[in-house]
Amino acid sequence: MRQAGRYLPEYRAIRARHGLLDICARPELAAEVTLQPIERLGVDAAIIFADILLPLVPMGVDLEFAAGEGPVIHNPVRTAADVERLVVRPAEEALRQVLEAIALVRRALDGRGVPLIGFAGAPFTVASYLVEGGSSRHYRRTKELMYGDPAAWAALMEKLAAMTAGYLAAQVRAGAQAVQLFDSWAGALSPRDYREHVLPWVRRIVAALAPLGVPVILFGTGTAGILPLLAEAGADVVGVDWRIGLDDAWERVGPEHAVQGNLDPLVLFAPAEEIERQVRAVLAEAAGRPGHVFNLGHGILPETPVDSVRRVVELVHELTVRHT
Ligand code: 1CP
Repeated sequence: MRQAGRYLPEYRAIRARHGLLDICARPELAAEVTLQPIERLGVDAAIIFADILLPLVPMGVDLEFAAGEGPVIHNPVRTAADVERLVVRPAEEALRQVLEAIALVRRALDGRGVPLIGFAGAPFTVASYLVEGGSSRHYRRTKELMYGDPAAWAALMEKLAAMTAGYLAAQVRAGAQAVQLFDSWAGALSPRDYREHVLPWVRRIVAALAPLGVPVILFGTGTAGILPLLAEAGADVVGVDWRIGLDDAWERVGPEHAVQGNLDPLVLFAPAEEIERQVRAVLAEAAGRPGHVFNLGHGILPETPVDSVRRVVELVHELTVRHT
């Protein structure tokens, strides 16, 4: 959940000298940044350093991470002809540096018993950046395309799903021991639209990964109303944010799935006693069931006190039994 990032001084030191895409293009730097939170925090898994928008670059998208602004896409996709121009390419060649970084991280982590998680963006969330040209509040253009030209929308989902399935499979072959699909903004959709315009392609990605035998995590925010549909996608683990109780979420997802979550990352700004109370509350909602993956409900903010993050990791370790 953006485990590496600007809240860590050692990340800021590297980021001061290199752009985000530059770090992703240099396997030894990406590996170093991936390992930073492992050293600092003692978390139970690493997540490879990359970005969900990275696979768009080899597809022909002009992507930039503007300083302090987040992602900017200079040639957004708005029409069927724009969709036509996107190229699906084999990840082994198009995203070789990420795969090399995965291999480097595995070499560093093997023997320490810390597994590595690979990831990609899910088609709806990636499409939202691609169509809007960057971050969005209402997804107006994205929904305009989805409703106004369903065939172009389906063709877009098709290409993103093909690229994503190939990329995640390549990450597993390179050494990722689990993969997470980030559908961060899926909560912006009605259950009807999610089922019709998004779910078929998420299912297809998950199904393509099944033969590889690694756990697949499907994560979104604001998904309370569509959790049963996320469960239908077939992932082993469903990641939830803090806008729903973990116990309610688990009920909606069903007992055959593991659940990941769901501390509000803003709790990390609270005094120590409040942090402890909230961590205990999440664990109480999980009620000791196997298949709870403790996590934040979303990404860590840049201003977050590192000691608070470390304290949460320690607390979870003190208060739980690991199921291996
Ligand atoms: O967690 C990690 O350490 C791995 C690295 C990682 C991950 C998993 C990065 C590096 N990005 C991501 C995923 C990602 N990127 C998501 C899905 C997770 C989520 O919902 O938070 C999304 C939506 C993005 C898109 C993106 N990239 C944003 C969000 C903009 C928005 O609309 O809110 C931003 C700010 C970025 C840039 C970025 N990518 C990663 C980092 C550490 C950063 C910010 C800091 C920097 O510029 O150095």
